[in-house]
Amino acid sequence: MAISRRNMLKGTAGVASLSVLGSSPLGAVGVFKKTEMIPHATHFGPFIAKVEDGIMKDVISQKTDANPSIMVKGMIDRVYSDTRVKYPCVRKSYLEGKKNNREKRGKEEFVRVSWDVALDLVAKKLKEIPRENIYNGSYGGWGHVGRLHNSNIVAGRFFNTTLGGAVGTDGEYSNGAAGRVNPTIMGDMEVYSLQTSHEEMIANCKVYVLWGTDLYKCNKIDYVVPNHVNDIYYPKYKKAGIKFISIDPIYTETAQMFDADWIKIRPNTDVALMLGMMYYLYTSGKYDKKFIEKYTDGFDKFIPYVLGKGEDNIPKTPEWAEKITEVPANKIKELADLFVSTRTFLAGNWAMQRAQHGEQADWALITLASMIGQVGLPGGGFGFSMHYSGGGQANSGYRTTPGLSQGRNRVETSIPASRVSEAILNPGKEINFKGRKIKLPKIDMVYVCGASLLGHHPNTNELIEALRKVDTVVVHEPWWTPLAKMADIIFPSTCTLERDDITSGGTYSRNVIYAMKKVIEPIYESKDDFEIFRLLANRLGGEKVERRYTGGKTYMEWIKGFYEKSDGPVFKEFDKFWKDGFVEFDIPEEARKYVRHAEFRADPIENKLATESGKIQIYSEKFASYNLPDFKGHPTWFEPAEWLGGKEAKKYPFHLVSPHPRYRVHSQLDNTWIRDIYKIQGREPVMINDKDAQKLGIKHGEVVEVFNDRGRVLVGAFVTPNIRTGVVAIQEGAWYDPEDRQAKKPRCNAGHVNVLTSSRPTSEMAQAISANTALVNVRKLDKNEVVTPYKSTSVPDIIGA
Ligand SMILES: Nc1nc2c(c(=O)[nH]1)N[C@H]1C(S)=C(S)[C@@H](COP(=O)(O)OP(=O)(O)OC[C@H]3O[C@@H](n4cnc5c(=O)[nH]c(N)nc54)[C@H](O)[C@@H]3O)O[C@H]1N2
Ligand SMILES: Nc1nc2c(c(=O)[nH]1)N[C@H]1C(S)=C(S)[C@@H](COP(=O)(O)OP(=O)(O)OC[C@H]3O[C@@H](n4cnc5c(=O)[nH]c(N)nc54)[C@H](O)[C@@H]3O)O[C@H]1N2
Ligand SMILES: [Mo]
Repeated sequence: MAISRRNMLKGTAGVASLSVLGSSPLGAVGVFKKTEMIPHATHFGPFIAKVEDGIMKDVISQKTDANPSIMVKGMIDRVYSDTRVKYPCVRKSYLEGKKNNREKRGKEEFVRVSWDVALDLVAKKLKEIPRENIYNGSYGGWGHVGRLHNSNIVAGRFFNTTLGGAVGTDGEYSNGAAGRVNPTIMGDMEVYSLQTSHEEMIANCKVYVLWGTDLYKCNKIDYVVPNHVNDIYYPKYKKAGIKFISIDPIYTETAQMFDADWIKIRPNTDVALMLGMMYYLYTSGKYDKKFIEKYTDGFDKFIPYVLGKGEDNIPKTPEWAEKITEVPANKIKELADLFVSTRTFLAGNWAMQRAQHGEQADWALITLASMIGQVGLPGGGFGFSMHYSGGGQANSGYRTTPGLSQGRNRVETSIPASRVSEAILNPGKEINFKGRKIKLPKIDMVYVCGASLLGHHPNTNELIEALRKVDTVVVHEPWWTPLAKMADIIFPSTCTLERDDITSGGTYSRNVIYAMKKVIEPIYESKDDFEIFRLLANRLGGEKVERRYTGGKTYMEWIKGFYEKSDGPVFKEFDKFWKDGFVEFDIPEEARKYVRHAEFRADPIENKLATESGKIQIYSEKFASYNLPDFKGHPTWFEPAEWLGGKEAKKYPFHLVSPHPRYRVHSQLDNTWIRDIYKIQGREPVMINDKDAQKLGIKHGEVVEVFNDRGRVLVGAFVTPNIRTGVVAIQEGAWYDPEDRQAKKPRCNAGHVNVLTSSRPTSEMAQAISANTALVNVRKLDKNEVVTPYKSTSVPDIIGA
């Protein structure tokens, strides 16, 4: 399946860039290679692509990247991967039309078709199926960093400008619980807000609590383009003598880097730990009474619960917390004492709210930080974004690259993130959501552009069952991802390297604008998502509708427009910027003094929070009025449905967590050689404690099965003392690959973690995903057991290829 050189060379003329004519070894006899150095940027970093005779040969990092990630080196393998979707394809039975044979999705061959055939089929369905029954699953924004070709935005714009919209996702996979709670408690989501600057942290912080926060790993990528500047600051934190404490079932790379004290908490029990600390701080009188009085509301309605007076009559003592968390009561008191007596920063992660009752984790952490009383002080208080997209970096203050707008979605129904499979399986079901009742819509068509629904959604087998029920599944993808294989119609998209775009650098620093120049011509028959939607728009409503979608502008007009709406032109004319590949802004010294919540602390009347009382809402009347069994008016400990302290742990003795991957963005790069850095026998590793492994007779590097009632996966054992006993970890994002496609609930040979996770919602309030709440067992394979060898992900059979 070698790539055809002819296809790749097709139309290389016209790539405008710094062009160098380099001589080949045959130069002496007059054969020249055309070498070009073309700037581009991705979620993995900014780079200059070295292109010889139209073929990308190397990736050299740009100077705006302080510590380039090896991931950018995967770009070449990725663009020329055997897993590229080369031409439009339609599932065989679907194309034959008579009987759709929905249950054959993911099981049968595809047929290669022309663009016209594929586009006509999709346009016909879009005309037939009402927009209220189309699920636009183009969630997230992780496909592409460009402001013009962002796959999800382009999809949204298409639906909104042609059909008036489609059913979307309500709430996030990242912060589904926090996003519903924090705005009411703090008047802000907190998870995407500017953090106290590294400078202020290093100068003032004495105790830095990594509350499940993996700074080093999670900052390897950025929602826009990373600069990896955090990696320059970390040694300075260390030099400043700041004490790090890591509360995490895993002793992460970050914790190792800072020689952190490791609190080996049981997963999903953080709220109990926080309550134990709060009980101790209250009863010992050591908490900051002045702060509580001046800056918070509802403490008096919360404390009876902590003391066990009313409601459940259980005092939340450190001893009570010890039983739940397995953190010794003395340690709980010691930590609480340390936190109130020293300048302490609580860095909250997002994984603990991606668990059942995840709403409580953020709420309890904010309440604990309030009792400690350092919110708004430099180096103290709390932050929920130090691990994200360069959190802690100062902001340039400049406006950078707005993007394509989506327009208005007139379809009012949307599906809460955790309920996608259920909506398809139980249309019309009534559920509670954000204090209201909603009805789940009936979905006949699933349409995904630039997201990996089969990768990101919990409980893969349930989702596959659901996907085999709908009338039509359409996917835009550059690669044969697991979801692409489940489609009826697959459009081959170009990837980032095959089109011009523009974006900014540093989600928080916002100090660079990047030209994302086309590096190579589109390979095979791929087309830009923007163009695919243009062709569909035309089929749906002729030139008028097409124009509404395109805005009547060319790509370069859009790109130039985004540039000129930013502060960029102050520094460089567009043509110069496009030639140079980037423009960088200084970060004002003043910005490096930023302290989160300092204004509120300085004057809580003038700078009141956008909450019920203008203060931190420890108790919320609004929330209490929802009257839900699993979400109250104040932070509450709820026992998860699956956890190490519950009955189910007898059958499934390991708690499974699914951290974000070190060497990928979710599923992206799983089809490149980068996988060789960490895969075990071609599969995703499972981290397992050495003592647990010993008990099971499992050796490092062997293939094992991890399973529960929801499914089974094969993974490679990574035996280590750096995970607590009773917990196993499989990174999210491996490409689902069933051993036997025809089987019901087949075993996944690649180790895709969502085969094991549950789609249970966090609560009836947020209805967010709870991927980190799952119990499993681990099985050593029998000596004679046959497993299908596994190297890497495959492409389906295609008739007419
Ligand atoms: N178990 C578990 N599950 C999780 C999580 C977890 O912690 N545990 N985390 C959740 C979170 S926080 C998130 S954000 C989600 C992430 O879920 P997704 O955002 O869906 O994950 P990605 O794998 O990044 O998906 C991006 C897709 O876009 C495709 N793509 C790239 N470029 C282009 C393009 O130009 N055009 C088109 N059409 N496609 C393109 C890629 O091939 C890839 O399939 O996962 C969630 N799922
Ligand atoms: N390299 C890389 N970085 C990324 C991403 C990526 O795909 N790759 N994705 C980005 C995205 S979209 C997101 S949403 C963020 C995710 O940010 P997070 O959700 O914060 O990151 P995770 O890696 O899921 O989890 C971080 C840590 O939480 C721990 N943890 C799990 N459950 C619990 C618990 O119950 N209690 C405690 N105390 N700790 C727990 C895990 O062991 C892990 O070490 O990361 C972003 N950064
Ligand atoms: Mo995310």
